Amino acid sequence: MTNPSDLLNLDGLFSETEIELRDKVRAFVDARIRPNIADWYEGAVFPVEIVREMGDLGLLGMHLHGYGCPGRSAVEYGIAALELEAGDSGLRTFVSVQGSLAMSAIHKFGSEDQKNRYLPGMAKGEIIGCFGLTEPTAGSDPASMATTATRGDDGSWRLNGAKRWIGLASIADVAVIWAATDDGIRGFLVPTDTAGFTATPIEQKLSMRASIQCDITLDEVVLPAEAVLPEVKGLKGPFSCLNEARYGIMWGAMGAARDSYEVALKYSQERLQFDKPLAGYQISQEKLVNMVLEIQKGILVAVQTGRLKDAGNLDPVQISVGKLNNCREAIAICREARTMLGGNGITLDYSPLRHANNLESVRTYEGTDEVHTLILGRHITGEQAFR
Ligand code: TGC
Repeated sequence: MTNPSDLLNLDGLFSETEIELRDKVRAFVDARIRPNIADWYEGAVFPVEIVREMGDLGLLGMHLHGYGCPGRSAVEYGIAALELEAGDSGLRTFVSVQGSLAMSAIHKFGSEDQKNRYLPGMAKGEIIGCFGLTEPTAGSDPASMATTATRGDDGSWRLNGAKRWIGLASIADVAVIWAATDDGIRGFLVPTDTAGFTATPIEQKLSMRASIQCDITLDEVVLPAEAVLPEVKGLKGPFSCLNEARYGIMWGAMGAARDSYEVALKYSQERLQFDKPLAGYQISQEKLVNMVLEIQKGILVAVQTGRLKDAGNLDPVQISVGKLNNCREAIAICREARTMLGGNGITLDYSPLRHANNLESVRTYEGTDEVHTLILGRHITGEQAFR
């Protein structure tokens, strides 16, 4: 019988190796995330002990090659992101920040020394990284960043400024910090025990509770000359890393959506109202059908984007198609799924509202819906409307 969660048999688009990886990550999510996520979410706990386990599974920097990284394909990375986010966006976010942002920055723009020093340990989960681009007054417009790095006569660097919404910063060993220099924006590797570096978790979040986001202050942080990432100058540095994270998000969002749909489907088949299952009512069926159509379309978008990426033919504008569409549809699906659970849907016994709340962050970070709309608007009209 055709799988009710995969009407078009999209699994048929995946190789045996890809399906094997999917099953492995799905089993990990079932064993380690699902039984604990309600407590982690309610208690605002990021389970640090899971980091090494993710390293052992080959989930960290998984699409990077060499330097102890797993060297999997972009599609495989996407499949893993989807399965992880079916568990919780916070756990997928960890993998994105570590692999797509911090490790990618070092892998793309670091010196051989920097790559050898950090990447093998980061792939194993022994070293945690974070990525500091956003600032209290520079979110969608990182070009307006106020953090500076000035060079001394001896070649050392002095960093001053603040970063905000930085995932993992308070537990990270190394921070990739982007700062304005006389020579344009540059990236720096800052060991987090450097004097003047402080990371403070942001509390009372209504979203992404099983995850850590921080304020960072950089107060006269002095770094040696070799702390700079030598291979890039300008915003294309951080933007190239954002491409990697945005790509993973388009897959991940569909994981949260699929999980919500499956919960709503099961609940509607079991819950009796007016003497028959909710699933037997026309409005319920319409909701479920609309959800599954958008999930199937969203996964198709992700697979096509992944195949383009693996072939080396991906234009960043194509990532905006998936990031915008899949986040927008996923949050609508999770909210609709919640409506099918009635009052029970507002507790942590069921995942859809937790997923929807998480997706408020996911649709905001790595380029808001509005930013991706304007990236696509600029592409199709030739007119930029940011400013
Ligand atoms: P624009 O003039 O368009 O471009 C400046 C330079 O960057 C290059 N570029 C890209 N390169 C690679 N990939 C991309 N996607 C690129 N987009 C732009 C561009 O070619 C140019 O290079 P060059 O050599 O000519 O200088 O820049 P703009 O300032 O006009 O861009 C406007 C806009 C809105 C598209 C851009 O600012 C943008 O994408 N804003 C959103 C920023 C964002 O996504 N921020 C989220 C950061 S996440 C974070 O800091 C926390 S990490 C998450 C966590 O820790 O949990």
